[in-house]
Amino acid sequence: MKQLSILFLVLIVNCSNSMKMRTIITIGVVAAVVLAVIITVCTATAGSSVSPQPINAVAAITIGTEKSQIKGIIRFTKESDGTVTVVGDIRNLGPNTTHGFHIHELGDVSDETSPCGSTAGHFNPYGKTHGSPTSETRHVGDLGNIDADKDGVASFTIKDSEIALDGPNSVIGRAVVVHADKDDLGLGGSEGSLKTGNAGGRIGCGVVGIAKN
Ligand SMILES: [Cu+2]
Ligand SMILES: [Zn+2]
Repeated sequence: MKQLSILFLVLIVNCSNSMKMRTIITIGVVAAVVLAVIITVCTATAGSSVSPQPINAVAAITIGTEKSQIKGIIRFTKESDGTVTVVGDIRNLGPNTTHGFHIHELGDVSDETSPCGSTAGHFNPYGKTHGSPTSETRHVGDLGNIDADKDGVASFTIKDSEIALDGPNSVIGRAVVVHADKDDLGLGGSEGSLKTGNAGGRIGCGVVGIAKN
């Protein structure tokens, strides 16, 4: 046994002088460092689950004008394919009417005389012109039109690939705005059409907030 140990030691000393052994040691050290980095990153990522990205958001349309008393709830759900599904029910609209429906830039409804007026223009982070939800050229906030039935209720489901619940296209903290008139989707042939879709006044709005996941 003693002889074996001596032979082993002699082997290690001899080998450590060789290039091959040095290479093996270097690879071992690099592998250990890489493993340590991976463990650190994984631990940090697991810790960040305390504040996950939102997958659900909600806006309550509670702010109207003196004339309009529109109310409603709009729910936003982030889908696994990256799109967002928008499901809404809005009541107290005119019977069989169509209304422009957008995300506006600000969730600021602080203007006492015109709360929806302080939400600024359509959410447009890329400086594009107004369009339809299916146009390549559109504001991120362009969600088209919603239709009310004979009872003045608009029930709708919109699947959109531009708006998001996180990142630069996130609508959280911005406003949903319902307009008095139909959005011409940028096809009206005028300057206003390419800016707002000539959808008229803002008859209702609400701020999009994070909902229970
Ligand atoms: Cu609008
Ligand atoms: Zn627009």
